[in-house]
Amino acid sequence: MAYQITGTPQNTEIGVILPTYGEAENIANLIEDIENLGLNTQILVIDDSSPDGTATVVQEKQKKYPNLLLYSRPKKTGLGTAITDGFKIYLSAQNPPKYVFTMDADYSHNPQDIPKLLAVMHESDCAIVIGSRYSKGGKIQGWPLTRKIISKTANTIARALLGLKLQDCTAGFRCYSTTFLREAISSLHSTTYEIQIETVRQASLRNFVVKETPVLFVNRKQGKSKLAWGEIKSFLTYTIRAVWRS
Ligand SMILES: Nc1nc2c(ncn2[C@@H]2O[C@H](COP(=O)(O)OP(=O)(O)O)[C@@H](O)[C@H]2O)c(=O)[nH]1
Ligand SMILES: [Mg+2]
Repeated sequence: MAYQITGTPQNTEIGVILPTYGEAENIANLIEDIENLGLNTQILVIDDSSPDGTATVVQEKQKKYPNLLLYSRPKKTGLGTAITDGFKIYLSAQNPPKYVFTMDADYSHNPQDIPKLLAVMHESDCAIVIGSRYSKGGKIQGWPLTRKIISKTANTIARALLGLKLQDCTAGFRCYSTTFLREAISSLHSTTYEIQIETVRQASLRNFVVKETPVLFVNRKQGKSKLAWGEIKSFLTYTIRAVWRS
């Protein structure tokens, strides 16, 4: 992968990956909110040439935050590859961050919860901390019933078939330790949403600890969900193949 990244890399404790496809209405405020947390962070937006001009909004923000990184890919290539490209970019940095966050760029994941996930990571030094919608105290707000059923079913299938002892193994709000990512990166091949279970499965196969902390997930108010039949098919194919191989 030849990275075409703009922005000035900086030595920070935390990297935040924001995958975007059609998030022009959300991304500017989200960048501001993360910057205003006052943590030692560097944001990396992975945009797939969003037709709504998300990248242009990010470029505008780069004038204010020169260490804001933007990786522009030529076309929509999937959430899974966006996240793994983000991991690879941070891992290949001269001074990689100690922790890498992933979160949706649509405000479903509240940036104010970043310190909460980080506190669990600092306390337990594990591989992944998941912002969990299904742990006690966690909640989903604003999803229609069909979407709730899809999510619960996917989570139940993944937990049962892959033997994952987590309440929420499909959530995308996470804090990863770079130590784990370095070990697992060559085993991550997901193209879409199955990246969430591939990462926890790789942690579990390597006997890394994964923790959860409850969060409130709020359905997006701006833009549209990119979850489509293709993403569901990739998720099911990954799960069945993983069971078959084990
Ligand atoms: N770069 C990139 N980002 C994506 C792609 N698909 C989804 N995303 C982003 O991934 C995040 C989650 O997607 P979203 O549509 O909110 O999924 P949902 O929350 O499951 O309905 C959002 O920030 C999207 O913009 C993709 O193919 N490429
Ligand atoms: Mg979303």
